[in-house]
Amino acid sequence: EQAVLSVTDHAGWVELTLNRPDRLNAFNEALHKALADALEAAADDACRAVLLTGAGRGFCAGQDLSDRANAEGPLDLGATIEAYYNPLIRRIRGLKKPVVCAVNGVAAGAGANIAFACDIVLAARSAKFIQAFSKIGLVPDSGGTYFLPRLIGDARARALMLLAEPLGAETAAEWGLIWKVIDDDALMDEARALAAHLATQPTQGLALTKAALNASGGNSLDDQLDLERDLQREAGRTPDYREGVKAFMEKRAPSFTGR
Ligand code: T3D
Repeated sequence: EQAVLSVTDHAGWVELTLNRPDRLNAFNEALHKALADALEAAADDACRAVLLTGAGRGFCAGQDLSDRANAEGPLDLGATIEAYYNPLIRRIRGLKKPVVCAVNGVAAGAGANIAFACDIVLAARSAKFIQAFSKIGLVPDSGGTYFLPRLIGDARARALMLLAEPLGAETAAEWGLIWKVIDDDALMDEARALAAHLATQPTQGLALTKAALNASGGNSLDDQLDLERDLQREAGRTPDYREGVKAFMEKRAPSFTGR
């Protein structure tokens, strides 16, 4: 049987492909567990970047609704959020290395918000993002109500979530919801080149940068200035910082080790 998640090791980085293409890579428990395991494994220092993408024509259609349709009696959806979606978002944000997302096709429901939790999001020109939740009577989850207002403002976030209208990749990029739109047939080459590049960069410095940005949403300017001071202190003690400065002074390319 095909694995629900394909894990491909590259030199210093890992590519994770959601692999339930006939359901547009919707999440069932097996996929949640496989992705959680793969992200745990990616915490190893040998891995310096992660690329997340989907197999087939979709990126991810969120929760697999066929798992929900046959349920007898009321479901406790809070339990799945607690057990799977929230830990997934915390894992992506907390991973001490960049997570690149290549949105190869439609990203709906939790599938869209998982993409927005990643550090750098590239999308195929044909991709669409849909806050599909309201169509079935649910609330946006996986951090959507946190990320979207911050990325695109309340008015756009609110309408997208209340109307569940699809948003094309180009508009998503114009609005600042994602980093870049790439032609469909070039997406994976670009995304892999980006992940491979990030895997050669000062990983600890990038992790500390990620920590600063993660905290910025809830901090006052004073708190954020203090945090920057603390994180800079840590960055300044890394061998990669020494190497970066040395290479600059010697007018040569740096050779970072991720330490
Ligand atoms: O339950 C909890 O634990 C709470 C957590 C909730 C998190 C959530 O993500 S809730 C939101 C769930 N997702 C959705 O509501 C999206 C449902 N899907 C769609 O609206 C559409 O499929 C898309 C807009 C994403 C794509 O449309 P289209 O026309 O390109 O494709 P399609 O024909 O609808 O889908 C292709 C196949 O994938 C189809 O199967 P078939 O007919 O070929 O056998 C379709 O049923 C299947 N599929 C798509 N999304 C899901 C799915 N099957 C199960 N679950 C899905 N989410």
